[in-house]
Amino acid sequence: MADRQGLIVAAHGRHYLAQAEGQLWQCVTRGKKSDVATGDVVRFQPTSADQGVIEEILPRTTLLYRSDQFKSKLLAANVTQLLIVVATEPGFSDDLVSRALVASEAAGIRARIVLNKIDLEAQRDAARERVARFADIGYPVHEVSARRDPDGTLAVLQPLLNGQSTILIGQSGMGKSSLVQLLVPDVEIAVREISQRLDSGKHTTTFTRLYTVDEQTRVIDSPGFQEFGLYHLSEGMLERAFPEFAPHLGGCRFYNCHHVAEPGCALLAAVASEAIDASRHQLYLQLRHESLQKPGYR
Ligand SMILES: Nc1nc2c(ncn2[C@@H]2O[C@H](COP(=O)(O)OP(=O)(O)O)[C@@H](O)[C@H]2O)c(=O)[nH]1
Ligand SMILES: [Mg+2]
Ligand SMILES: [Zn+2]
Repeated sequence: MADRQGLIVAAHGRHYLAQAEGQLWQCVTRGKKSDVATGDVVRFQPTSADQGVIEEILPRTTLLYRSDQFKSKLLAANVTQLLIVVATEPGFSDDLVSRALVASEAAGIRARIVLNKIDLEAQRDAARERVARFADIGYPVHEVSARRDPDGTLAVLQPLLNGQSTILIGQSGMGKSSLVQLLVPDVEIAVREISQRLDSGKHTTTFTRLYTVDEQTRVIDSPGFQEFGLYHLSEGMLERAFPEFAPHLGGCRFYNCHHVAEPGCALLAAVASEAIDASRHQLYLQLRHESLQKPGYR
C-alpha cells in the first residue's frame, strides 16, 4: 500500500494515533524509536485497514519538550501557542509556571496565562496578585471561569485560539480538560474514540491529545505534571529565555558573566534594585545548575 501522510493526535509510549483520510490509524515506529510527538506530521506505511508503521517525521516548525538528566519528554510538535492554565484553587506553583514560560521562550512559542475559576473568591485576590507578576514581565493573562461562565470564557479564549495550534498545560485540577470541553465541539466523541483506539478503552488521561476545531485551529490537552525539568537548555539559551533580563544583558563587567556572583553583574544589580524579580533570578540559577548536570549540552 502507498504511504500516507497523517497528523499525530495522541502518543502513548511507543504507540501513536495518526489522523489521515478521515480516520484514525494505530501506528508504531520502527525499532525502539520513540521520538514522535503529538502534533507531528508523519509519513506512514499502512499495514492494515487502520494500522501503520511510521517511516518519517516531517520537518517541525516548533518542538516543545521537557527533560531530566537522562532523557527528553516531548510535549508537542508544531504548536504555535502555549496556554498555561492556573486556577484560584487548588494552589498553583509559580516555579512550574516560570519553567513552562522558559520552555516556550526556548522553543520560540508564544505563551499566555489563563487564570481559571475566578468564580471562587476565597483565593482570588491572592491568585491575581501572583499572575500579575507574570503580566508585568509581558505575558498576557486572561481570567476565565470554565464552569460558571462558559459563554464569557469562550468569548475570551476563542479569538485567541482561532487559527492557532494551542497546547494547554498546567498542574492537574486547574481546569484544562474543562476548557477543552468548551473549545472543542463533540469532544466527548473524540475522547472516546482516541482512548479506545490507543488505550484499549482504559480511558486513562495520561497522554496528550490533539483535537481539530477547524481546518486552521487545533487544541491539545495534556496531562497535569508535577515537575518540569529543563536540563536540555544551555546557559546561553537560559539567559535569553527570561525576557525581563534582556535590557540588562550586555551590561555586566565581564563579557562572559554567568550572573551568579560576579562583581559588576548588571543582572544582580537589577535584582538588588527589584527591577528583576528575585525568584525569577533564583530559577535562572537553578536551571543553570540543572543544565550543568547534563554533559555534552554545553
Ligand atoms: N468552581 C470552578 N470549578 C471548575 C472550573 N473549571 C473547572 N472546574 C473544576 O475543577 C476540577 C478540575 O477540572 P479539570 O478540567 O479536570 O482539570 P485538569 O486536571 O486541569 O484537566 C473539576 O472538578 C472541574 O469541574 C471553574 O471555572 N470554576
Ligand atoms: Mg485533564
Ligand atoms: Zn552578569
